[in-house]
Amino acid sequence: MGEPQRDSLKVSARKCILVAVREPDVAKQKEQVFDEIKGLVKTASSEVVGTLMQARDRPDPASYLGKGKLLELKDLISATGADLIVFDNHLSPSQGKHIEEVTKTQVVDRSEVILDIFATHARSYESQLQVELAQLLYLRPRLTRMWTHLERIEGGIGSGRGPGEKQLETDRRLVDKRIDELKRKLKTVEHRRELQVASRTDHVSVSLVGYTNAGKSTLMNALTGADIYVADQLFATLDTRTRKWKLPRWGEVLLSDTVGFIRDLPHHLVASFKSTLAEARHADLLLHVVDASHPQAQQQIETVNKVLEDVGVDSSDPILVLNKIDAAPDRAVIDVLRAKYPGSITVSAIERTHLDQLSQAVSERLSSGFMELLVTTNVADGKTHSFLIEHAEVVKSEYQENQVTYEIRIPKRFAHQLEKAGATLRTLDDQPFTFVPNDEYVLTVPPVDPEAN
Ligand SMILES: Nc1nc2c(ncn2[C@@H]2O[C@H](COP(=O)(O)OP(=O)(O)OP(=O)(O)O)[C@@H](O)[C@H]2O)c(=O)[nH]1
Ligand SMILES: [Mg+2]
Repeated sequence: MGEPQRDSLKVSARKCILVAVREPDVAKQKEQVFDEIKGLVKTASSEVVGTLMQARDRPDPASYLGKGKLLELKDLISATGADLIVFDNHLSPSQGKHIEEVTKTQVVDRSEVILDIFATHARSYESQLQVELAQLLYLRPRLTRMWTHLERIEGGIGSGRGPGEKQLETDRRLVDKRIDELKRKLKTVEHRRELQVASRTDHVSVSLVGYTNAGKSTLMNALTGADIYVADQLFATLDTRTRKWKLPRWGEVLLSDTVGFIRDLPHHLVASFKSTLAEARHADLLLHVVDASHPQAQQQIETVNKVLEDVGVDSSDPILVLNKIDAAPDRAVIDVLRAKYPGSITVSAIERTHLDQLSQAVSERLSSGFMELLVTTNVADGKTHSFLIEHAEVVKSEYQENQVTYEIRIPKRFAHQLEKAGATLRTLDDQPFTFVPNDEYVLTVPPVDPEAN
């Protein structure tokens, strides 16, 4: 697959009217309501020529907007010369069709704008497959009104060839066939990737996650000297990048930059990006990067936690990184966030301030996840030996007759499994070691020697 073609996208070089329906109390902050969708439209290289908001508890089932508002929208289109209506809501296929008929203007909703941006930014084979699949799943129930897409499907996606088959049944068959094919290809790629990520047990791994535009890639560049694309646009990064990060007084860890999240991410996309988040799923520690200067920082934190949960990433204990403190309107904003999220670290990735504190916090957290033990087992106990090779760092080994004693450093979560497998565990000062039933450890973990690495 080549580069997705811009002219095959809907939201590019268009004059847009933004429409949002909000519950009455939210609708009061009119300017803020449109901020994010404006950012999306701008990222998609289109222009905003007008906005229209309706305060309603519930959208109209047939036309989404009320009748009066729909006519107002029509007038606004003639007054501004707009050629695209962008809804910052999710429209059903029939609602979209109805609004197009009344206004004689093309309509897209929030999901479609996001899908369009993803299609333009997808670089790797994997993310291109994922985006195309998400687009087709979105398109399928809307086939009757999206004739423009059909040419792409018949001639091969993105090729722009072919006259376009206009019979709905044939269209559906073509789409279904392509969907099956994409799913098959993705399965292979994803399987390979999961294996690859899961096999990286020789390194401790840390993943950057967070809302789109929070500064994840900037932070990654600042910490590792990488040269990842950074831009004041949404979804600049779609592909996970992994680099070595030399943590002072700890050693090397693998740091991964991941795709950013957004409120109301189209659910097809959430599903297809599961594998892109394989790094985050297998990470020993997550750094949740937040744009602390953003007025909606708290909602963004909640959105990110929700998406992480949806894609099966354990987000119970990340380090929260409050970024862009240089851009915060005043210190009080940061203080409020710090009080709300104790243990968070404030930084400016762009000015590279407080990165030491961040490294320190990461080192401490990673150390507390490890323990040092003496493990004694039979030399013939192949199971324990291979488990140790895979999951622990063996510092020393001593043989006595048919017994071997290893001094190891191992993540706590694996230590428990060793005991279950029947090996004898002792502390470094040779005291018996057992886990208490509720998984708390009987002994406090000795501090890790910072020079050990
Ligand atoms: N003022 C300020 N701007 C920052 C800081 N960190 C990043 N930015 C800016 O924020 C914008 C987004 O930065 P990125 O690093 O691309 O953000 P991201 O989280 O990787 O975004 P996506 O890949 O789109 O999800 C860019 O314009 C950066 O220059 C910071 O500490 N202070
Ligand atoms: Mg990025």
